[in-house]
Amino acid sequence: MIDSHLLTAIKVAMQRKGISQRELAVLIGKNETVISRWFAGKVGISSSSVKLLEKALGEKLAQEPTGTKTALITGITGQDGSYLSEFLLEKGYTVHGIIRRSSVDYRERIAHLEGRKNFHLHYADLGDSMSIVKVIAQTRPDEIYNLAAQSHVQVSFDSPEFTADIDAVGVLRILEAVRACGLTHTCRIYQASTSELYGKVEEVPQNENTPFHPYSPYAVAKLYGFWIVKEYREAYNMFCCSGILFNHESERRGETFVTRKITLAAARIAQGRQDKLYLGNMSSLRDWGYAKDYVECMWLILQNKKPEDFVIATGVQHSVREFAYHAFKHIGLELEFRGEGINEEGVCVKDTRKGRHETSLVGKTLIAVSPDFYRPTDVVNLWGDPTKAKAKLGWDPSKTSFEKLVSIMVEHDMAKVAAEGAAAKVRTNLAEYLEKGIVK
Ligand code: F7E
Repeated sequence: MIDSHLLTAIKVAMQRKGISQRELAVLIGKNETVISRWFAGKVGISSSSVKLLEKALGEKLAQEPTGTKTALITGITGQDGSYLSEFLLEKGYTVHGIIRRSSVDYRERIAHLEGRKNFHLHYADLGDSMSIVKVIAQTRPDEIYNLAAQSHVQVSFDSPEFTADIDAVGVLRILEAVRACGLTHTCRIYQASTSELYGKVEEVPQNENTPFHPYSPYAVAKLYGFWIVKEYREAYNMFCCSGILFNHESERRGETFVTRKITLAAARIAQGRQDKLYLGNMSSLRDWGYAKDYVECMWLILQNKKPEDFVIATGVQHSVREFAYHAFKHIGLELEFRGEGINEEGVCVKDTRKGRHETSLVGKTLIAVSPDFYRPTDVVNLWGDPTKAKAKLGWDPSKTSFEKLVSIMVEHDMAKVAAEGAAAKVRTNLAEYLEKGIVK
């Protein structure tokens, strides 16, 4: 079996040393095609080759024995928390997660992990210092991933104080709790920072040296988080760093973020369950990546020799309009955008949906603009430059293309809507049978 962790370790070491595949082949006395076949996952790497590689690269590549590291994840029930948990469990970590007490179930994304030997959940809240201190004292983590946040930019205009408490002061509470528990020099901390820091952008594309200009209560709170992490790194020599992540999406994305709102609506419209999708600013530009790829980078940031901040992005930019176009196209509904601003519409010009459909949607307006989804100040030009992460962490930003990301999300939502439709039908039939006394 090919060991993907070993391959990652080799790639990281090669990047650090600036060694190409060809040079590595010479160094270990093998043909370059052998190395290409390793990297393509076609053949395994023998232990004798691992030894040769370790000698040539000057560092230990073998995996740590399983179960030696403990991670604590805040925001474990979210999109990123769930993917990161899977990633770390696969690496042999013991994973602890912080969840908030609630009478409604919001653990859908991690339900499949509950009950696993090395997976543990604790009640705590970023707004409650004592609860954080208790969990950190109890779990004594080697790594903390602070992913918890009020993460919706538009919501931050309605709840600015709550956003500041969790997204700004919450970060401080974690840092102080680590110090209070005597883990200042042993616990590494990853802070989920954001491209929203660039806000009203002063440079395109944005890298680690681009000036910040936060443009929402969310971004201002996150800016505090970024700076307090840097401050504790410098003041107390802590290994704490920020990943400045650009938008990252997936089939697990919350349904009010624009990408998921679009893929779900496209699926519902295609299956006759919704007439129209209302959006805000369709000209807004984003650098969208796949969340599953981005959690690997969070981990790589904490495995780096030095604590440093990194931009994580794909380096490719698209508009909201383009995302919608591709999502609908994937289902067989081709859109043409007509009009401008608040009067813009996405009209169906071709309907090649597979399966039986009563009426064609050609000529119908499937997307319209609503002022409800405009923000008091909107960030409209995000485009990340992942050069540093590529060079220093050996991270590959092009693993999942934009088109692939759209297709993963749309296909997931087509299946979800179809399943919901089937369940609704069963329920409807059951109600009818009960009414008619067919089932008792
Ligand atoms: O908006 C525009 C909207 O809400 C993207 C969070 O994870 O990424 C996310 O923040 C763009 C904006 O994400 C609608 O005005 C148009 O320009 O999907 P979004 P976001 O605000 O970029 C960053 C990196 C984070 O850190 C955040 O936590 O799309 N847009 N029409 C719309 N947005 C929404 N939500 N809904 C619309 O109908």
